[in-house]
Amino acid sequence: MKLVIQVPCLNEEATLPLVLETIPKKIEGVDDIEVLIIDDGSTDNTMEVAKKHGVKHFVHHARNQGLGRSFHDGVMKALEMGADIVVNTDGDNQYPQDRIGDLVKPILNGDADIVIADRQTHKIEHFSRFKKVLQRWGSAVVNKAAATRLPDAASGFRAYSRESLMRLNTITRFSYCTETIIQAGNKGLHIESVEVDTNPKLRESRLFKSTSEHVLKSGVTIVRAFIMYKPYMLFGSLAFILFMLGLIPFARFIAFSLRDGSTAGHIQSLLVGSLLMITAFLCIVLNVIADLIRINRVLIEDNLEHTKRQRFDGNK
Ligand SMILES: Nc1nc2c(ncn2[C@@H]2O[C@H](COP(=O)(O)OP(=O)(O)O)[C@@H](O)[C@H]2O)c(=O)[nH]1
Ligand SMILES: [Mg+2]
Repeated sequence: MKLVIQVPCLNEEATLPLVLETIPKKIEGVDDIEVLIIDDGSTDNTMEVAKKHGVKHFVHHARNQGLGRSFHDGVMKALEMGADIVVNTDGDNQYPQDRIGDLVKPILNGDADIVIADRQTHKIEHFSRFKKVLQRWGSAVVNKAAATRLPDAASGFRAYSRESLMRLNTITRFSYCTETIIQAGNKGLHIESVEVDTNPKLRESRLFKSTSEHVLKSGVTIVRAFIMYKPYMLFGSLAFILFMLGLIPFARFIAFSLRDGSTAGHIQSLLVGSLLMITAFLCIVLNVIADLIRINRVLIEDNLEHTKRQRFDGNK
């Protein structure tokens, strides 16, 4: 049983030693633990620091490619290395590496495909009240899209089984965290949650400059996920609401025409009603198109899974 612990790094020379020193050397049920550093165009000494701490496996981007791409490339490398389980932890020592054993346990026992550390955000002191509320709402929407019940959807401290990685395909450069949950949920993978306490904050987030940026980008990811996996929930509801709204001016037109015995002066209602109905119809068309594209994606993903197995299963 081989465990690969991957650490995406963008200029983490200051905190990486702390992370590497706290990664467990032995975990029950695991024969081999390897560390993989994904250096995403760091301009500091991240690589040298990692090598000095005995790291032997690297993915290196000459230029910054973003966390999503780094996660993707790290996973490909880990599968190539023959990983049975991949754990992701951050280079800023936000997560307690000594809990990696608890994270991989449900996978070792065959009880889960993915395990996500619940940071218990309500307890984190440096999170503002606003950020905590957003955190809760964000997780609620992700759970709705994924049909899961996870307390902390944005946590990056996770363990993935080899099998789940064969099936997951992340496409967004940004915010792969929510994307993986929604995909995994929709593919029927079993996700578990393990409570952890986070370490004190050592620096500001580099992924988001402000809370509003975080909300906006997460919002886009979630809307896109709904369009990709549950188009009827978005377009279907919109079509229904617009259709119902469109009925009102039509009813008004008929009622007034009957009362006055003439349609004169009420044509505007017809116009507004028609506009709403046409928009409702367009939503239905979009729903049909999104659904056809979804079917196509299922086939492409089947193909991708097959390719990944062919490419990596020889390494086992
Ligand atoms: N590969 C890559 N990693 C990044 C990038 N930005 C941040 N990271 C890493 O992603 C992890 C989380 O970033 P962090 O700034 O702590 O964001 P937080 O999750 O909001 O705390 C850290 O290990 C960073 O080194 C990036 O552009 N590319
Ligand atoms: Mg952090």
